[in-house]
Parts: sequence; structure tokens; C-alpha cells
Amino acid sequence: MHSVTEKTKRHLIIFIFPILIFSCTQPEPTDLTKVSIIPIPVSVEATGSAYTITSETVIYLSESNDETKNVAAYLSNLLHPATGFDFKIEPSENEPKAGIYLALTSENNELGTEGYELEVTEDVMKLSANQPEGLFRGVQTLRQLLPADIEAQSVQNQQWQVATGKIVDYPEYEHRGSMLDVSRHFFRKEDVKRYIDLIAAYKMNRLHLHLADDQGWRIEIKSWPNLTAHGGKTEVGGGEGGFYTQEDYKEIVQYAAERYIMIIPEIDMPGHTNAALSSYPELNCSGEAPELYTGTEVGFSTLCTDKEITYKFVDDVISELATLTPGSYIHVGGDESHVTAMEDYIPFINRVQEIVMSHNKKMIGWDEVVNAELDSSTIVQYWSEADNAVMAINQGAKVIMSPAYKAYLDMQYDSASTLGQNWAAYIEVDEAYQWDLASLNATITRDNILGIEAPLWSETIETMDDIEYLMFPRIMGYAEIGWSPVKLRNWEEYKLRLAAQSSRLKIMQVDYYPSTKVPWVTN
Ligand code: TNX
Repeated sequence: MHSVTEKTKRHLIIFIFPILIFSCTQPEPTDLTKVSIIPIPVSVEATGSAYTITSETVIYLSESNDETKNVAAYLSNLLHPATGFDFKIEPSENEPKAGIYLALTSENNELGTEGYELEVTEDVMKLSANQPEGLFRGVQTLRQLLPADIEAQSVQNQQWQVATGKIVDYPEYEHRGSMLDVSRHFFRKEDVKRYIDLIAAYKMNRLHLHLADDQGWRIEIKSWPNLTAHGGKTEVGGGEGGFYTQEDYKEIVQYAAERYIMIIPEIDMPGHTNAALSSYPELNCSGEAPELYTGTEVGFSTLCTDKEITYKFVDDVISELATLTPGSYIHVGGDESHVTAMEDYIPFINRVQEIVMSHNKKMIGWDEVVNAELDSSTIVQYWSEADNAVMAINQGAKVIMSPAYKAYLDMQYDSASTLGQNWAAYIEVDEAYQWDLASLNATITRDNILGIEAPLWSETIETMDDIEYLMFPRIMGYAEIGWSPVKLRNWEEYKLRLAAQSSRLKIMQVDYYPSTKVPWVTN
């Protein structure tokens, strides 16, 4: 026989425990305005109830085509691992009585191509947008409205509720991106795909790949095979390096496109070219190929700007790259060409610009390219000299904002950081967030700014964990700077939203820097 106290204990376990678990860890999310979303949406209204995703939930499409089906499949793949549910995807011209509804509308000008509207009632979660791209961005919001466990890769036994209400949201800037330097250290295509997934989660839409520098050439060029056969063989510190075959690159481009992210390939020139110069002696003014380089000092290499073969080389490389790249841009670097005389640099950049345009692409260059005569379609990436950005604007060019002292992901957080560099600044999480693209410099005004890009240079980083540590959490702030209206942004409020993301980052196994500036919510 059991004693009374044992019985009471058993009752406690059977009756009280589930209630406790339910009320402690699964409060109903009834106030949509209290959910932490990064980037903060343009407008959020709460209606005080909840919608629940169940094993019966169907994803309906107002228009069933390859792109909308792709977004629905993406959503279903996102929700499947943690819920264990197999979502049916079905067409439905009219709004369904229950379920998730992805609807294309053409009525809402305010939303543009990337905006979306999310209307959640107790019965239907309706996501509408003018374009599939907008639906995709809206899915990223939906994801953050669900409990953090939705990011788990195994079935989690819990309720999948979303607070009811309405969100209307669209980006402030058209260009919101990051750059990954795969030259100084090579990163496998699997790492690049994870990078793409991580920036897509915060609605970024550009990934710039720095594909060639002194330390390594990372993209197969069929007409100049030694670039990778020789020039891809090492990296900073003397590791084995690596490169993407054209098939690998296409796979990356496709993976990014499915997430509505444009790949911007960069071949840096005329400086930062030791890997190419070492692969082909004829590109050197001396006619002699230097050794491969594994150090980190910059500014010592240059293509031979007065040899005709140099322009044949540039044309071949850009031609193959343009064919592989559906996006509108080719980035040609142009930075730190310290051993190219200005009288050689200017005609070189002018000619490279013509080559890029002859392949129906727009040229992007680091801010030094303003010394040349820029076409009005050319984009200047401000990293170093504000005066260069101003010169770009005076030439009618648009500017991408990547000022190193604010936006460089390879800058150390503080003097205790081991990864990264500090030549431009220490950039703590609050410093990375508390600035605005259009008020950094009086002459660089809103109309001249295409958007923001946060570059991650890889001299000091070798693994995906290293990448994530420098990226997170700063990248979320950069994403918000590019997406959200400045009047909605303030650090005191943002740091609470950021803190609430810690459980998500942990479940996504993102190795982030636990800044003491953020009151992290531990779980
Ligand atoms: C400057 S940014 C560079 C890169 C380095 C970076 C390190 C730019 C256009 N040039 O070559 O990797 O600093 O922070």
C-alpha cells in the first residue's frame, strides 16, 4: 500500500506539473506588439488572441507558380523539423476559412517588391505581397513570431502559436547586404550557404563575395585555368586554400536566388592581384611571376596596366563571371592600389568600367574608383574616405555605405577580442547599431544612398564559428539599419529585442559574441 504522502506526490506529478509546465513555459502569445522582431517592422497592431499551427494546417497559395510554390516549400521546410508536421501545399483563389494563406496582390503600392502584409486571426494566417520576394521576407517575420523552438532540428513537443494582429512592413533601402572574403581564407560552399541562410533570416538581399585577392583566386575561369590550379592553392597562414568550380558557384547563386539574395562577385584589381600575377607571368610588367603570398600586408601588387594582355585577361574573366551571374553587378575592387601610379590607375578603371558595361553589368568599386570617370550606372562602395563618397555623388553615382569604423564585421568588439582587427575602430554591438546611413555625413544624403553592406574580411578567421562570432549579433543591427525606418530605431529598445533573440541564436547554433551591453535573456 502507498502512503498518503506518496499518493499526494503522484497527484502533484500527474495534475499539477503539466499545468505548471504549461503556464511557465508556454504562455499564450496574445500581444503581437510585444513580440520581438528584428528588423523592427514598419507597423504592428495587436488584436489580442492567437492562431495555432497544427498537424492539420494547410499552406494555401492564391497563385500557384514556381516561385510561390518555392516560397511555400521553404516555409514548410522551415516549420517541419520542429513541429514534425507535413504541410500540404494547395492552390486557393479565395481566402480559405482556416490555414496559412500566401497571397499575391498587386494592389498595394506601398509594399513595393519586398514588402508584405501579415494578417493573423484565430483561423487564418494571411501573408500577402506584390511579389514572391515579399512573401519570402514576410516568412522571416512569421518565423520570429513563433516560439524560438521552431528553429530546432528535431521535433519539439509544444504548441505553435502566433499572436493575432496585423503587420505592414517594407524596406527603407533597396540594398541590404554583407560581404564575405573567401580569398584570405577559403570557405567551403556549405559555409557560404549557411552564411546566406543567416543573412536571409534578417531580410538581407545581397551577398558580395570577395573572390580574388593577393592570397588566393577562388573562382574557376575556364579560359585562364592556372588562376585556380595555381592561384587557388594557398591562403593566409599557408593553409591549402581552395576554390569554387563554376558548378559550385552556380549552386551558390541558385541557393541565394531561392532566398531572394543577389550574389555580387568581386575580382579586386589592379591591386590585390598577387594570386593572379603568380599564376600568369605575362600579367606582370617584369614578365616574371612572383611567389604565392600568405601574409596579410596589402598594397604591394598591381596588374601591368599598360600591357594589352591585361585587358584581354580582364575581359575574359568578367565575361565568364557575367555569364555565371544573373545579378546586375560586377565588383572590380579598385582599393589600395598603392603601387599603381594614379596616371595608370585612372585609365585602367575607365577601361575596366567599359568592359563591365559591355557585358551588360553595372560596375561597383571601392571608394578609390571615384578618381576615374564614372558612368552614372556605376556604384561606389564607401569604406574609407567620406570625401570619395562625396566625389562619387558629384559624379552622379550612388553609394553603398560600408564605412569601416561603423560597418566592418572584422573589426574587434573591444580590446579583449582575439579574432578580428582594430585598424579602423573597436565596434561594440551598440556602436554597430547606433548610426544612420543618411546622417553620417551632411553631403551623403538619403537620395544618393543605395543601402548598407557589412563586409567580413577573413585575415584572422578560419572557421564557420569564427565567422559567426564576428557576424553575430552585429549583423542583426546592420540588417535593421537597412530595413527599418530611422524613427523606429533606438538602442535602449533594440537591445531588449536583441536580448530576446538569444534563445533563437542558441537553437540555431549560432556562435555569437555575448556582449555585456545586451541584457541577454538566458533560457
Ligand atoms: C581593408 S576594405 C581592405 C581589405 C582588408 C581590410 C581588413 C578594403 C577595400 N580593403 O583588403 O581585408 O581592410 O579590415
